[in-house]
Amino acid sequence: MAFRTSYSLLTTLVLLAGCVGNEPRFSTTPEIEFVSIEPKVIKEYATTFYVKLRYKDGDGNLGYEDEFSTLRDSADLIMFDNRPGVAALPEYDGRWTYNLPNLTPSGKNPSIQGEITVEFPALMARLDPLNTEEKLTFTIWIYDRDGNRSNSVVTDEVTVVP
Ligand SMILES: [Ca+2]
Repeated sequence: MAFRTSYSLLTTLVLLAGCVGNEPRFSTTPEIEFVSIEPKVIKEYATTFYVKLRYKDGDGNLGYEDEFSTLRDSADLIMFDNRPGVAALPEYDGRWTYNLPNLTPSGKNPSIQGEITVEFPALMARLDPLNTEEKLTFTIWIYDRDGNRSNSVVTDEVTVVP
C-alpha cells in the first residue's frame, strides 16, 4: 500500500496535447488507444519509461484539478503488469497507478480528445533475479470522474534487463 501511494506521487505529467472542438461528439464513457511505450528495453531500477495514449471522452470529465492531491480516494489510470506470477508476489502486485490531470478546458464543448504521455519512474524489476531478461506487456484503462471505465488497451512488449 505504501508503495502505491508513493508511486502515485512520483508520477509526473510529461506532455499534454489536447484538442477541443464542437465536433465530433463521443460517448460519455472514455475511450483510449495505445500509441507507444518507450524505451523498449528497461534496465531495472534505472530506466524511466513513458507510455503514450490517445484519449477521447464525450463529456470531458477526465482528471481532477489537483492530480497530486493525497485526498483523492482512487487513481484514474490503472496499468497492470501482465507477467505470469505477479499475483503470487507478496511485495509487488503488478498494479501501477496514475492520477490524470484535469483534461477538461473550462467553457468549451465537453467533447475532448488528445494525447497524454505518462512518465513512470525507474521502479521496474525482474520478478526472478535468475532470469537474464523478462518480457512483458501492460494492460491499461482509465476512469472518468463519474467512475465510467474505459476500454482496456495492451502495450507493446518491453524487456526488463538487469
Ligand atoms: Ca466521461
